[in-house]
Amino acid sequence: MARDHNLFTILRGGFPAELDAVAIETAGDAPLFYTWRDIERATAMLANLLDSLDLPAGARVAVQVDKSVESLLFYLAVLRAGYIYLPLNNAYKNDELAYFIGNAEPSVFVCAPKDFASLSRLAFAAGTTWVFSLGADRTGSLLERATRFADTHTPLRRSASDLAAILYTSGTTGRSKGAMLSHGNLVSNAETLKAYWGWRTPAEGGDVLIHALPIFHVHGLFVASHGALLAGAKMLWLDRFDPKKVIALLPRATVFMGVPTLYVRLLGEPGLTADVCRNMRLFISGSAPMLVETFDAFRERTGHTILERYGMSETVMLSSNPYRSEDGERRGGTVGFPLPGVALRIRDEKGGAAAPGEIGGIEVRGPNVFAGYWRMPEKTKDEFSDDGWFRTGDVGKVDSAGYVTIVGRSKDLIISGGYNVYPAEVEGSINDLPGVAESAVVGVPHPDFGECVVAVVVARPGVALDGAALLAMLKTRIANFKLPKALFVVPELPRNAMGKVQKNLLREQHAGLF
Ligand code: MCA
Ligand code: AMP
Repeated sequence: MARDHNLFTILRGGFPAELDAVAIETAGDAPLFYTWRDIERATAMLANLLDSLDLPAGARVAVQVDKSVESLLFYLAVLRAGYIYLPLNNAYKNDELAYFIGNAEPSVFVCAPKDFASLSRLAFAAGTTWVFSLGADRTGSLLERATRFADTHTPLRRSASDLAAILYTSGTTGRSKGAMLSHGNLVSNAETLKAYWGWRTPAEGGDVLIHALPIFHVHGLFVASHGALLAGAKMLWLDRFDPKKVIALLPRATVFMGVPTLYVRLLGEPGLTADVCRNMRLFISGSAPMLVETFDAFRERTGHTILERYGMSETVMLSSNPYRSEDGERRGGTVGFPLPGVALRIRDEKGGAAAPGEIGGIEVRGPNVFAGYWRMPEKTKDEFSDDGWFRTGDVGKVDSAGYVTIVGRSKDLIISGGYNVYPAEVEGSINDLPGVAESAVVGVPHPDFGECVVAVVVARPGVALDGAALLAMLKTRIANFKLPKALFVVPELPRNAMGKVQKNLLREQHAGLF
């Protein structure tokens, strides 16, 4: 019989034989302990609840809740029952959510108890049939309902091409696109990373992961959680990143994953020393470029060389610096080698093969590459070359030793603290504000967030705009990480002879702001 590709079933295959061992321990003064058996039983109850709802095959289950172990269990339950998981950043405001829900048409929506009144109305209006609530403190209707169901459940068989998740990723033009990831995409990446990063099962000494990232994007939800679950490794769980709490946990841990901002904040703590890292095996960074300065400072302080890797919502992980020294050194400023099974090529502006070391567009192919954008066949087609390679929108080069370096992006994208912000989307929101004629949004260097958002706005004739008032209005409409950290009202935008806004000039002008 063909392999069952249900990601849940495959992750469960990595659970240790000792099901009463602790799988997840929450950080804090009153830690909670979840055993592997708890994961098995709780996901069964939640999957039975989903099964009782008579959802159509391929139903989407959208979730916008605060991070909690239960929200991870619910993700696993959605996989187990064979539905499609759609995680939403909890910073998104109602206007943003209305778009995602209208576009994905989820059958089930789970939100925080405090948002139930407004978001259930929004979801029901979009045709969602079931709305549940889930609080970070385990309150809400989801768990209450699930307790009525049996704690055994047979996972639905899935083929490699069946969808497991849809992740919305913004577009350079127009609205966000839902990247459709299959069970096969996620299984192949999890298995590749397990081997490449040398995850240790309990029988091999047992890894312990500090999980401090949000679980509505690839990094925290897939790379970190899948890695630990597939290896049967314990997780020390933080509902939000706190550098002091991470440092307190480091002596008990072996693996940590973060975006560069997390490393910058850890380095800001005198408590980060080589001694607290004495049991650590691996520090991994990704989602945004890490400054060589941070890479060097971390090595000097802790004796550990951060392993930087590169990925996307559409492809999960693409490349990684080597884990084993016999495969090469970890080079700061590079994202390492294409992962086993992933093919990566650099194309010049005309679409031809770039010479070794030459800079061009990064294109990729492999079992990890997504199935396309949800209900956007034309956009999907645009992002693939005629011979089937996915165009990442990142610009880079491969050196003679095979290391990939990302030197920029052909897509107009700002990465702030590991979150992606598309200038076109923020400009659209600013242009909708009363009295605004036009705007330009750029990313400028920021010591904590790496890059941050800055807006330059032009008023309609005869209108006197107040920058602070504009920001206050914007704050109610867009997620806070997209909110400009500075906004300037100017008489006009700099344009070139073709009439195109010269964003490079704006970037230069504001480069020293922070
Ligand atoms: C919070 N703020 C931000 C950000 N986060 N502003 C810009 N960029 C951000 N990323 C705002 C807050 O709303 C607040 O504004 C002010 O900054 C200070 O908040 P603070 O308490 O410092 O924020 P925090 O709660 O500590 O969050 C910072 C953070 C967080 C921990 C760095 O942004 C984070 O968890 N980032 C990780 C994102 C991530 O997981 N990315 C992976 C994507 P105010 O004071 O006005 O309220 S997956 C991916 O990219 C690919 C596939 C890959 O390769 O992994
Ligand atoms: P997302 O849309 O959240 O999936 O973000 C994917 C983008 O993050 C990639 O296309 C890259 O531009 C960027 N990215 C991820 N990892 C790295 C890294 N290690 N260095 C530089 N950029 C990265």
